[in-house]
Amino acid sequence: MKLTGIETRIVEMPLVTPFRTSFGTETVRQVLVVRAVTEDAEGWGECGASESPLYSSEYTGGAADVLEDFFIPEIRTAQRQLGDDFDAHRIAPVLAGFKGHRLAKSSLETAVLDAQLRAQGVSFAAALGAVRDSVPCGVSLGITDTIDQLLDTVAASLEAGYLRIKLKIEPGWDVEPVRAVRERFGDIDLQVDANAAYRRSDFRLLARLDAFDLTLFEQPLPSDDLLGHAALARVISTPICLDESITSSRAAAAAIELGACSIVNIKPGRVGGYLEARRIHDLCAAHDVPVWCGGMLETGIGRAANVALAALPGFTLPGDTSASERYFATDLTEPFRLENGRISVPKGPGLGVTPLPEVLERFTVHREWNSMSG
Ligand code: OSB
Ligand code: MG
Repeated sequence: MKLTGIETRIVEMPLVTPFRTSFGTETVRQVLVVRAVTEDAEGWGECGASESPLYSSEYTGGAADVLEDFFIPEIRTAQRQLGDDFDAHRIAPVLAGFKGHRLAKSSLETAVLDAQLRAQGVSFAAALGAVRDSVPCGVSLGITDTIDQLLDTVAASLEAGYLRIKLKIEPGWDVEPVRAVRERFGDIDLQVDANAAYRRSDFRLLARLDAFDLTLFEQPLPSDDLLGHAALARVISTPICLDESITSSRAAAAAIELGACSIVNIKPGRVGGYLEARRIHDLCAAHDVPVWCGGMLETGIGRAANVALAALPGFTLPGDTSASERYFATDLTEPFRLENGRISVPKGPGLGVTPLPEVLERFTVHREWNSMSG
């Protein structure tokens, strides 16, 4: 393929409700959107980073800088050297020398892969190996000021049809909200996510969550403490699922071998893209480790690709693939809707959805065009 240029833009989308986690509160989703233009098609990618480096070390402004200053120039050189042999599979190897910045790398690879697949007339789902036409959906609920507010939010989510509820927890907001939700709603599919807010000294407290029959406990400890997670897994009965710790297929292999988790949250951005995400899916399937698709409050661009990934056979648990209206009053694409707790996998070429030009313009605060011949 022949890339002719890459556009990066920063878009600011107000969230319908502030999203509070152990690491902070997000009210506006500041998102880097990448557009890859080729001779035959154009493709889109979205960066999972937020305005501040609180979930991971990446943040939107930094992702824009590393793309403009390092990744796009490197891609320009690779495109020149490879000519027609250049394609999306070349991007990760070409950028491998640059450490980290996986969310940024993923946005670039996704945009080029989308352009390539659109030109070929192949959907993301077909290219990745999807086996389902729709995927079961869960919802991730932020920390609220009171337990009553949380119960109202859970009630509304169940009413909307979500098949699984995930509660964000942190020290001081754990056993009591979980107990209240379990008592009020009975036998629902319920799980928690601490975003690394606990320490090894909290093991006895965390063991109290075993009483509530949770589907999983996501990322209790810091991302670099695989041994701590393995130790925790030996003293609690709730299955441990890792999010932040799983930065690559190599990290996933280590976590599984150490017994640090029995379930994996796959976020394509966090691991550098959909191609690496598929390798983690395959690795986990070989170990009988269930996986599910995480989320980063994506717009319709990232959501389309996540829903395609979540349709692979190893994704046996509902994902954080919620409907557009759970995040945005107006999404960048046609909205994704929940039907009987499921979202349909787009069938069209590439992502199968495209940003609506006037909506994209309305929310764009900055843009840069990088010609591949310049
Ligand atoms: O830890 O899974 C997380 C959102 C932003 C950053 C980290 C996380 C999340 C979520 C929301 O839990 C998932 C979603 O609905 O997109
Ligand atoms: Mg998480």
